[in-house]
Amino acid sequence: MINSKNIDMKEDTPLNQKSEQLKLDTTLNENEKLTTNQGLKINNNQDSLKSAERGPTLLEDFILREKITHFDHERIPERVVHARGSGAHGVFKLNKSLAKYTKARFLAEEGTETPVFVRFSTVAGSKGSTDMARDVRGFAIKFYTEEGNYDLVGNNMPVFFIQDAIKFPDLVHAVKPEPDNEMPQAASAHDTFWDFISLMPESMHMIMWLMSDRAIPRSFSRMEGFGVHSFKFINEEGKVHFVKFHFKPKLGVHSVAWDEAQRISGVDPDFHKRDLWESIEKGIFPEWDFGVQLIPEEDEDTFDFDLLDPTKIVPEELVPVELVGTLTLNRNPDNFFAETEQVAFHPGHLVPGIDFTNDPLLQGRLFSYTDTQLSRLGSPNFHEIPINRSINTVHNNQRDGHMRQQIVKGKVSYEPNSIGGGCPFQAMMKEGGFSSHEERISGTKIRERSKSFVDHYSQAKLFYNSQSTPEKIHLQNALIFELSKVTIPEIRERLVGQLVNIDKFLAWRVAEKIGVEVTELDFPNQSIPADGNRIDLQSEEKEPEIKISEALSMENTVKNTIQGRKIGFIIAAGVDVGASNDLKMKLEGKGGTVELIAPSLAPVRTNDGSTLLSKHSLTSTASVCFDALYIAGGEDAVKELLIPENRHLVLHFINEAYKHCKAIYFDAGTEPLYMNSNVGARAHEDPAIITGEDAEGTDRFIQAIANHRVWDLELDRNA
Ligand code: HDE
Repeated sequence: MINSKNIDMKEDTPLNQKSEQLKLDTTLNENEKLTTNQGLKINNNQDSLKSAERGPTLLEDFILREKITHFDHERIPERVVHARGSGAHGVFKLNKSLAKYTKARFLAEEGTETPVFVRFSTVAGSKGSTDMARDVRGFAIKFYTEEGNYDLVGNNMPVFFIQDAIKFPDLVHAVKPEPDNEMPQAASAHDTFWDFISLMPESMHMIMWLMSDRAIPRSFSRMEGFGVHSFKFINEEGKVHFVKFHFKPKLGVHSVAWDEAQRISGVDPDFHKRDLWESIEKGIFPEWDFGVQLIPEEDEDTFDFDLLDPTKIVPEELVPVELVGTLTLNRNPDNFFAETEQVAFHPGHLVPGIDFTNDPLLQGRLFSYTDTQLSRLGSPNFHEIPINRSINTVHNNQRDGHMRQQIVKGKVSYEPNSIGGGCPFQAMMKEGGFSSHEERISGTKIRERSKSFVDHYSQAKLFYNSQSTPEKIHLQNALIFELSKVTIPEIRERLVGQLVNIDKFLAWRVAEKIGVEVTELDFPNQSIPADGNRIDLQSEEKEPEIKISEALSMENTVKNTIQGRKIGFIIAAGVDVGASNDLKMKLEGKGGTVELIAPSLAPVRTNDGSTLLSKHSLTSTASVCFDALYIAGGEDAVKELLIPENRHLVLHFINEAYKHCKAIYFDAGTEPLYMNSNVGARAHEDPAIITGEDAEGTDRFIQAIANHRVWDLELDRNA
């Protein structure tokens, strides 16, 4: 507990053991006097101590020195990957016992609630980069269980680029800004990344995910989470199951368009952070179903792929995902640095009943995460930072180190000891003592890739073939965008050579746009240099075990809710306030958020003489910040929107939303607006365009927003 006024956190904070613990370290400066870090009250915070009114500052000014010294050291190194992140507190509730499979106590009893802290992140960009980069998203969860912290440090994609940890620094060096000129920021569209990828066939499955719209999510609350590796569950009897972890968003899996993502990066680089923050503040708590795929140990070898290979999924058609819990995020952090920045995850933070597998990527991670905290947080005592503390107390003989907080009484810091009565004691397994799962290992020490890992394209094919037509087009266009930025023709050629092994049409379509000769496409595996050292990376020709997996397409996702959707209402003087209020109430009643956009921020006079205050002006925001638009009616309002000063702005708003396949509702009397926009006469053929004449307008609008986008009409809308 630090020496300042401790407070209750936000009044509506759901209390749990972790938030109670954090409360002890949380302060509020309200009605307090300013002090130094030593608690001395400060009388003048405006002037430094000088030798005369116009004289030099005195070294003895300890108040100035303390303030500036602290400021000088306010920054810590950002995470070497996943630097940009957003966090939230929440709760994990178990709905169905997993006691049959694991002895982990937080997974045993139905109804058990475990406090969590979750951090989402992009991977490549710096801390100050944009949320909307084309990138993998980190999905890291710290479960504060009664048996200690359990960290599930996953991503929003279920596979990874590489099979072995030894390639991770290469991958990250390739994707990060190039070392000579530190460009580009938060982007993979550049030579070094694609050079590396073109030489790494094992990456191709992940590349399919990265080039899909999964890499540009609409929000954190609308993306899946995956543990990626296979882990092990061990039950009381010692029986083992392999387990894959899944988080499925209640709001469905939805993404934005690439053109939109690029615009958002300029208009609101904090788009995802803001969405998460605002949703929680409004009480629209992001939620996921937690699911597991369970595979008995004895079935390990029944698949066409290796369960230890992190470039493979276990298709849900082969092993269904059993939904057993709910993850809910319900409280924003009080302080970004103290919580979101200082939280330290580690896949090696385990509880009894969960263990690792020999996945060679996971094995390397087990070293990396503690190691990195030492340079990032500066001390092996990072576990004492409030956000990292377990809710059960820590007792061991570890001592000292930078910034040590715990004051351990007594003489003894070794074991065995008699002076301390032998304490702290080892815990027996039945008392909750962790014991690594016993596994028989015998073999030859070897620096090689397992032959069972040598299939790099079959699941890339499965992913690509499972996409809907619009998703396939987006994926093709993403590859064209990315590879068009590659300046070295040989890299583009090699990459096209990789794509041939996934889908010839995809390869052809990309090749055609990036200046690669199409005739070369008939040579599968041509991209592997004839270099003996790399022969082990050559892929086998293999067809996927199943041809299509519905779970891989976002087309089949949840489309029944407008919870957390943001709808922009374009209004102007003379607006028909009755109709617009009516719609607003209905949308908000379903969990949507309505924000008013007017030609300026001046109060808007309505048709009944009242006034409305808009949150945005036509120039201060953009259609890309909204899921849908409503163009409010009112004869004078329409006239006002069509005066030269406003006309191009409002038409741009409409055209852009239309281009990005969003729902647009044109109220009665707004025909001149849609007829002058790209919507035009097609308004009446498009299911996501609603006009005032439509009797079922509101219901159709709500359904169109819930459907997210009419991607199928993208070509028509952009014609
Ligand atoms: Fe990480 N990763 N990683 N990673 N990772 C880090 O740890 C690393 C990998 C993931 O919000 C670092 O504390 C290695 C896979 C997330 O704080 C670092 C390898 C997956 C986060 C590190 C991997 C992840 C990290 C940087 C290959 C998905 C952000 C800062 C062997 C299953 C956690 C830090 C947060 C962060 C190393 C591969 C997910 C350097 C060596 C696979 C979500 O330790």
